[in-house]
Amino acid sequence: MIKRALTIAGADSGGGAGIEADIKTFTVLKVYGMTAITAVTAQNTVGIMGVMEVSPEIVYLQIKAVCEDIGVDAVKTGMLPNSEIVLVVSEALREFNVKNIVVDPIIMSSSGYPLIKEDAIGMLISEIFPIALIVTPNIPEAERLTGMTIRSIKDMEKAAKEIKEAGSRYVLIKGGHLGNGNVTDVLYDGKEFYYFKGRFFKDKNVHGTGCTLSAAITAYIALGYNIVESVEKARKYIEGAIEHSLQVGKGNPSPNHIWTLS
Ligand code: PXL
Repeated sequence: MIKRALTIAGADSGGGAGIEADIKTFTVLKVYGMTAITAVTAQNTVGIMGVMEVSPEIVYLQIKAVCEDIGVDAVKTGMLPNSEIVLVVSEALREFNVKNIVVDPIIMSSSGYPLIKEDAIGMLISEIFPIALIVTPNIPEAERLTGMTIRSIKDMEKAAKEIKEAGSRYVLIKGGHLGNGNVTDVLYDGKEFYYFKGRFFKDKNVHGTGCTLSAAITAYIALGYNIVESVEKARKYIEGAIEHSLQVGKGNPSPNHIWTLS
């Protein structure tokens, strides 16, 4: 039977990030995609014009609806805009015994727009991280989560150790923001570090890469790959999506989610 992946995230009308990135990624990677939408953003490649947060009840009911009927092999969380939504997502994932939880701790859009309320960040750490299989912060997110300044691989290791304390099985810190010619992402399982090296495209400020990577990790986990394989394969997928990125609007390029098809 086809594997099933759920994304609990915000919608990006521009199609580069959020729910749209997730569904495209799930589809291209041959996984059946489902959504629980937490917020609707009016957005294009230039920036965000407005955000409507979905009611916590409807967020809860979307998760309940798909879990009770269809079932979920892996799930990712993206934009969780406020503490009420963080709480119901945590409750629903526990109530429906959802496994293979990938947490992308979205804090700000690449254009600098806050996507989670300040008072919900602590709750994300205390309620969602403990049930996560893997948490996938980029450098600014890891800095916000730990209060550290991250300038090197050693700093990334230190931050990964601290974030791991919140209780997730794995932490993946994405090194793109340190990028100078190549990127190193650091995965930590509580004992060992794994280093993933890739190309850095320095002139391409592609929007939605974090969402796309975490969606791809979720898809590969749903397909039955282990974490190290899933991260490795997802990084190959996002690297191609950045290399072949699309200048669809007047602002930042969007990932080419369907690059594998051409
Ligand atoms: O890339 C982070 C992100 C996640 N989710 C939504 C977004 C963005 C960035 O703009 O709009 C809905």
